[in-house]
Amino acid sequence: MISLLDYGAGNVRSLRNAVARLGFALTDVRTPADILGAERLLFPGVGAFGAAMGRLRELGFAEPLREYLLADRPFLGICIGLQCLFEGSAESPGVPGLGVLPGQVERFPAAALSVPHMGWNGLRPRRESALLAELEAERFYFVHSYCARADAGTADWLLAETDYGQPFVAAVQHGQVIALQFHPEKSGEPGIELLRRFLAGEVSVGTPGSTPPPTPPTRLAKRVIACLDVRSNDQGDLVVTKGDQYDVREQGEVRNLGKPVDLAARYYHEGADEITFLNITAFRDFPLRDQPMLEVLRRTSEQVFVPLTIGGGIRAFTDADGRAHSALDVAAEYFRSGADKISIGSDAVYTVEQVRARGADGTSAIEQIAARYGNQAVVISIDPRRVYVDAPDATQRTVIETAIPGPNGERFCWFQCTVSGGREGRDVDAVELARVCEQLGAGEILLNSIDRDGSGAGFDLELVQAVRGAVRIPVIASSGAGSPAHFVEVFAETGADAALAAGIFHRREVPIAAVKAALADAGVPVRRA
Ligand code: 1PR
Repeated sequence: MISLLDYGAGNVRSLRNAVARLGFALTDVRTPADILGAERLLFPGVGAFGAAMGRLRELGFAEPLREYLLADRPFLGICIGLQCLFEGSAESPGVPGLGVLPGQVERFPAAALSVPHMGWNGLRPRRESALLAELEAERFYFVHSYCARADAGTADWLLAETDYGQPFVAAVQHGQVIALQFHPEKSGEPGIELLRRFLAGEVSVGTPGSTPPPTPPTRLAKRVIACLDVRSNDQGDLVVTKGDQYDVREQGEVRNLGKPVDLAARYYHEGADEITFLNITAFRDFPLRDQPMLEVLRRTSEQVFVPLTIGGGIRAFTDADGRAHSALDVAAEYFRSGADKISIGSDAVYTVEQVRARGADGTSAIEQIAARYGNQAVVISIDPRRVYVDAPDATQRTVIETAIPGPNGERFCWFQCTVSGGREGRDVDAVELARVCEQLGAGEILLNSIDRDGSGAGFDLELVQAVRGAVRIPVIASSGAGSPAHFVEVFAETGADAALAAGIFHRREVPIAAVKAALADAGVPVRRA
């Protein structure tokens, strides 16, 4: 019997699903006594350090947990579940951790690297262990802005390090107590295998000092993301569709490229590093009415063990009965259904307009969701379109000099943000939008291009460069992929952290494996498909 310590802070559905897939029964910790009574304890920390420790103390779990750990009972901590073992964290100054390990968790330094450290990175094992044996060549999914550093205090515990700028602690083990900075439940089949070993008690470990041969520094992989634009067709079926410059109809009918759950499962098996669902007509419907979409997420998370993002309709709204729902309510429902991140489109544009007029006041969806679920859970989906101008000072918006002249030979343009699926342009540019949303707490930018969408002409490199240069959070380049070479190009020419495509994958024109092979050949680090 496996006990799960879920204090209600985010998506632990994937972990539950992974344990179920492995054939183990799971029970929830409800009282402090349940901790000491556990045979094997899973602690998936989600959210901020302070919130996690605060919740553990409120529930009376902190002391029994410490006792359980000091008694060397079987334990697997994940992400914040590792960080809580330390004495404290720069994320929440003054909040004591469990103090099983000495020292403080620190923030990744301000440097050239994107923060959060988000995506697939390798491990450098520091001891022989049954847990990591023969998984050395694999990458695992990390998402965090804070990390612990190996020092004399962790010497007896250190199991593996990972490099991001400098090395940080990726895994610790002391007897039967194990903690991982990465998410095995989001790390595909190698992650599931690692989880199986813990659940089956296959955790023997070498003595500290039994260091395996040195390995080169690990590298964060560039991510390849499959995107599924989902909506109901005219017959009322939920389908994956695909537009050309956001027009998803062909001869009057909504294009139907398949069923959402089936396609997501296919992309998981083909090696997609993440899956994104965009509910593209949610701007006009009440999103919580859209039960089929929630069902899609639930069913997908039973079989897809890489990160899932869902976008569309994340905003406050009043339903037909006059009842008000906050954006946080909508997001919470998506997280409960299996989403790891939510993506905000139209509402982010309105928020930036309001911040410009009145300043930030903590009430926006971005601020509220980031405060509750962490920055990494909030993606901003930008739907920009090029607007050409004759001169850089023709508008107050951020203008670039472009190598792709406009219809009248214009050499300058700006990237106008749109709302409602590209139907309405607003007086906000993509660079300002990204910058302000980052300040409000967004953790990632999904950068579409209406001009390139469905064109197969390659990503809009100038757009990606402009936005990439304006923020430190990860940027996903989207729209226009037509061949593996376009992925190589976008990573070579811009600092994009990930690249997303839809049409070429749906129409089976280019397999994900071919994209990864081209990237690997070009020396771009990728997770193997
Ligand atoms: O405004 O918060 O309700 O969110 C709506 C979401 O739906 C936004 O993320 C917006 O991008 C998306 N959306 C709305 N209408 C459309 C449409 O196509 N008519 N799809 C739409 C956006 C763009 C990409 C696409 C890439 C790659 N689709 O996600 O997948 O362009 O395509 P390609 O590789 O085939 O070129 P809100």
